[in-house]
Amino acid sequence: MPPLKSRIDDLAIFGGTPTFDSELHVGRPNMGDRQALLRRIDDILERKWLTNDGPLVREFERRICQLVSVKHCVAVCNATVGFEILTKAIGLSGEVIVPSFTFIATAHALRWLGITPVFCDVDPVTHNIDPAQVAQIITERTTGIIGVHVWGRPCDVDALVDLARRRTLKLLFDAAHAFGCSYKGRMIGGFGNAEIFSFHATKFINTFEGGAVVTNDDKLAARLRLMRNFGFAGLDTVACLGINGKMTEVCAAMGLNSLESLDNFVEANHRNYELYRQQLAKVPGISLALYEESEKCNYQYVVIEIDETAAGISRNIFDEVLWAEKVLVRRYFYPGCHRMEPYRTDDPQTGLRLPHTERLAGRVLCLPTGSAVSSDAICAICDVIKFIIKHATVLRERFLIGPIFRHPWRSSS
Ligand code: T4K
Repeated sequence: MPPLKSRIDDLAIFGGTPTFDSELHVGRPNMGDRQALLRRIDDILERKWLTNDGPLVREFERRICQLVSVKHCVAVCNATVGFEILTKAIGLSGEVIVPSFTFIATAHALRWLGITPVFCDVDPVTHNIDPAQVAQIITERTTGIIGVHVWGRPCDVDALVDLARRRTLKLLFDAAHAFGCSYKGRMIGGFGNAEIFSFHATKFINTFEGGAVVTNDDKLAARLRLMRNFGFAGLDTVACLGINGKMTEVCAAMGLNSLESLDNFVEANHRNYELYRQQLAKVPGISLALYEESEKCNYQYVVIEIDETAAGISRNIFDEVLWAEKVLVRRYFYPGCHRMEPYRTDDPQTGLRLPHTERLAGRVLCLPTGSAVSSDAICAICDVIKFIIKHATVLRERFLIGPIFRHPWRSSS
């Protein structure tokens, strides 16, 4: 680890030595027991059953059902395709209300199917969809609501369930971040008509690429299974429109491996979160998104908000300086779905009714965590953050002169 920075020119962005020799990522995959994975893959090759509802996929689905206390789990090739299948299976059409403060997949899955995502604002504290605004933007074309449990912190499920029931709307949850988390003591997975997990490589439980639709609705689950496999109900019988959304055996092998290390991964994430919390507690202008200790939580995202006035420096300068130090923080979910295409062109004014989303998108930064990030690394990251705040005024002035550093991955600001 290089010595603490003492002068502004020690920052890598001004030519100093980066804090880290190699890059630190948000979403570095957790690996689990490599030998156990290789044994499983060897078994797959021996069995010569590589995909199409294989034994490991079934075992993975059973384990998910047990872990989140839900009746049905339909494993899919990724959460986005899972969403598309679910959207068809449950019969959404017209308009569906979604938060704009989410990964673009939530909106794209709808739009891909010709459904209009109607963006809703979020609660500024929980970062989750605001049920009060949902109620205001329901029209006669609305068929459903999708809540996103952002960072694994549960939506206001009770309010959304109540609203959906009163207005006879379908209620789905994008639980891409929320596997292993609970709401009022009940595991996320069993709420609304169905929920979706993502097991993408960057999630704390991963299947390389993958996801799962979970539901307690028997009929819906049967339809999802058909639709995941082209609608095949038998060798020569196609019962409905379908697509290829199947999870492969190798992906399920990785998933089972991941699940065997679940407690270790959560423990590492929790430890990292606590260390960040302690290190950043008294830093002006920086607040950490907190998790409810009484709930189960996977702690897979460490999220800070930067208050530019109190910190004396913008989130974007923070971002640039940290990248130069090889800390590849992420501005999830900047700039908000409503400012991305095709939604921006559809309605350039949407932001006017999303003040919390707009503000949040300009303040949030996700920090590296997971089993690949050591305590020493976290302390070094926090030292850089403190250094930035301490030298905020000079740094801001230096940035006024012009852009200084651009990581090759970054194509736009
Ligand atoms: N809904 C929500 C709320 C979501 O957050 C997501 C996905 C979805 C739905 C859709 O789920 P899937 O259809 O993907 O199952 C990443 C992930 O690709 C995406 O899955 C995730 N959310 C989102 C929050 O983050 P990117 O474009 O930022 O990923 P990328 O490739 O930049 O990776 C992030 C960091 O992880 C990088 O610094 C590199 C590192 N990394 C990545 C991969 C893939 C590795 O070290 N190894 C790897 O194998 O979206």
